[in-house]
Amino acid sequence: MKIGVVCYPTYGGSGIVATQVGMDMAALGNQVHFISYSLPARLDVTLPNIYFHQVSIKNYPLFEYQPFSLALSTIIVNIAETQGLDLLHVHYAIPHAYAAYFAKQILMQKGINLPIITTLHGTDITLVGKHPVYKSGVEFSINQSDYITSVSESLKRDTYEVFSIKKNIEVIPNFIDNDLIKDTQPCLRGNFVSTNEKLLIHVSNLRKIKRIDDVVKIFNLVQKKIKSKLLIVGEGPESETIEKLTHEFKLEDKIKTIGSIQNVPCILSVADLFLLPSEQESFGLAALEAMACSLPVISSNAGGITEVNKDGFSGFASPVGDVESMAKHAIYLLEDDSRLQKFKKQAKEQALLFDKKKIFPMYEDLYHRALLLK
Ligand code: GMT
Repeated sequence: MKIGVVCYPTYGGSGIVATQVGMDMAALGNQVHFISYSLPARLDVTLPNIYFHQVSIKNYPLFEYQPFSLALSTIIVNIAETQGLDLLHVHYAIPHAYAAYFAKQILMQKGINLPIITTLHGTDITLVGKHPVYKSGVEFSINQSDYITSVSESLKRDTYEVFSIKKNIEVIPNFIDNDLIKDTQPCLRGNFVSTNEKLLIHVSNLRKIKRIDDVVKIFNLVQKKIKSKLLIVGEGPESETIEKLTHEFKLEDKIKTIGSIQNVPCILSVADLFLLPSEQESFGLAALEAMACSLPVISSNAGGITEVNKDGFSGFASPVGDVESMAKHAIYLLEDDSRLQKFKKQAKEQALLFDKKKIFPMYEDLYHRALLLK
C-alpha cells in the first residue's frame, strides 16, 4: 500500500499516534508518506519505506494569514499523483479533513479516487472544532471522509453531540508499544530525588486545558505529608503559571521543569506517580505512556480519561478541579510502599490492554477496507 499521513509535527498526542501508526505500517512493507509543516517529533525518517513531505508556504505581503489549508490540499494532490497514493489518513480534523476533502475533489477531476480516513483526537471536536468560526466547515469535512475514527468512546459521543454526523464513527483507542518501553534504559533516579524522596511527574504541552495550576496545587498538598519532588516535562503557554505558583508556595527547590524531551519513558520509568488533572482529555496518551512505565495515575475524570485510567485500579480519577481529592489519593498511594507497588503493577496491567499488538491491527484492517474504495 502507498499511504499518505497528514499530522501535526509537535509533541502532542495526535502527532505521536499518527507517527506510530505510520511507522508500523512502513515496518510491514507499506510505503508511508508523512505530510506536515515540519518533521514530526518522533518520526524516524532513516527507516525504510518512510518519506517526509514538508508543507511549505510562500509568504506574500497581502496575506496577514497564510493559506495553509490550500497549500496542504495542493501538496496532497501532488503527492497522490506522483507517488500513486492508495489512501490518505488525516489525524486531527482541523484543518486536515478540510484540506483532504478539497484534494479529493481535485483528484477526482483527474480521474483519481483517494479514499480518506479522518481520526478525531480531541480538541478538534471538544474545544476548537465546536467554535462557531469553524463548526460548519469541520462538520462538513468530517462527513465527507470515507471513514472516521475516534480515540475513545467519550470522544465519539461528544462528536455526535456537537455535530450532525451522518456516518459511523469507529473507536480505535490509542496504543502503546510495551516492548519498546521494556527496552527503555531508565534515567538515573538520583538525578531527580534522593533515596528517601518520592518523585511525581507531569508531562504535557502545558496548555490551559491541562490545568497546570492544579498540578502544582496537588503537589503542594502532597509535599506537606510526603517527602517528594515534582518534575514537569513539556513546553507551553502555562509555564509562567508554574513559575508563579512555585514561587507563591515557596517550592523552588522541589519543582523542576525540564522542557520537551525525546525519551519520555526514560524519566517515567524512575518516577512514582503521574499527575493529569486536565479540564478535558479525549484519551490521555500521556497517562497511558506513564502506566506502561508502571506509574499509577492521579487524574481528573474528564472525557475519556477514565477509559484509560481505571479509578481504584491503575490510579484514581476525581472530578475536575478537586485538588484535595487528587492530593488525598496521591498521599494514600505514596505513604504505603506495598500499596504503591500494588498500584504500579495494576497500572502496568491496565496499560497492557492498550498494547500495540491488540490495537494496531484495527488500523490495518481499516486501511484494507479503505483500499477497497479505490
Ligand atoms: O496536541 C495534540 O496532538 C492533540 C491533543 C489535543 O489537544 O487535542 O491531544 C488529544 O489527542 C491525544 C491523542 O489522541 C489524546 O491522548 C488527548 O487526550 C487529546 N487531548 C485532548 O482531548 C485535550
